Amino acid sequence: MLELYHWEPNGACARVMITLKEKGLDFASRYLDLLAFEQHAPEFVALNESGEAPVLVRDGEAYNESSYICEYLDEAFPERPLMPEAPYERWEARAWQKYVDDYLAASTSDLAWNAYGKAALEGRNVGPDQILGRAPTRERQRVWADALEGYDEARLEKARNRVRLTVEKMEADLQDSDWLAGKAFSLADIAVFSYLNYLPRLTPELVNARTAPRTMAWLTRMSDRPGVKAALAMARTPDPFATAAPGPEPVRWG
Ligand SMILES: N[C@@H](CCC(=O)N[C@@H](CS)C(=O)NCC(=O)O)C(=O)O
Repeated sequence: MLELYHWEPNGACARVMITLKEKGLDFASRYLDLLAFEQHAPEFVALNESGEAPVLVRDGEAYNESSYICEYLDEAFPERPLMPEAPYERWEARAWQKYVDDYLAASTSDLAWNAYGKAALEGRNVGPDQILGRAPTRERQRVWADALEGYDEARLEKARNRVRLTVEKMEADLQDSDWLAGKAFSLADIAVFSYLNYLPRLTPELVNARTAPRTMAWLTRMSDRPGVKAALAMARTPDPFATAAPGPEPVRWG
């Protein structure tokens, strides 16, 4: 039996939700309202000590980190494989996943929190002391403290610059293939989509049909996939890409 602790189908949660749907795997949904701080409840922290979603539970064993949950699912359930077979293409898929983990996730999360997250938290009747007092690790306390304070322009500009680099990288990779790693849809596409789908609205000057035609066509191809549609249909908010929680702390910026 598979259980998934998740929030809205965006960011890291979307990665695992799409992977499960694309592989046709049944799972019990355990919805966490991240803006009600259900991820800081002791029962959830017992599953993931950093208090971050998503977490997969299989037969009592808890798995965190979306990249590795997706790879685990692909290995444990080999039908409908989502990793390429050829070693070079497997490397490409992993390199994209690392790029998302190290750069795109943090940059997009910063832009999305700045645009939507703070506003979504208003009216929730939860104060900074309560949030910071319950965040389970020093890293998550720092991430939440920065998010509550709001990001300065230099940080947002770094995030936009990362979007610019991502679009250049995508336009190059999509030159002779419809998908990012090799010729077939893979975990690389799922990883990138789960963040990139925010960007036509957050950075329309960078992600649009004129400056990023292949990226926009790829976004349409992704959105048309039944697995992606099924995952996005699990949203409880009207638009999962118009809300956000803080994501991973930025690493190796600049
Ligand atoms: N490295 C983690 C990042 C997970 C992550 O960024 N989770 C966000 C939601 S997308 C979260 O739980 N934020 C709320 C919090 O940290 O309190 C992964 O990819 O699994």
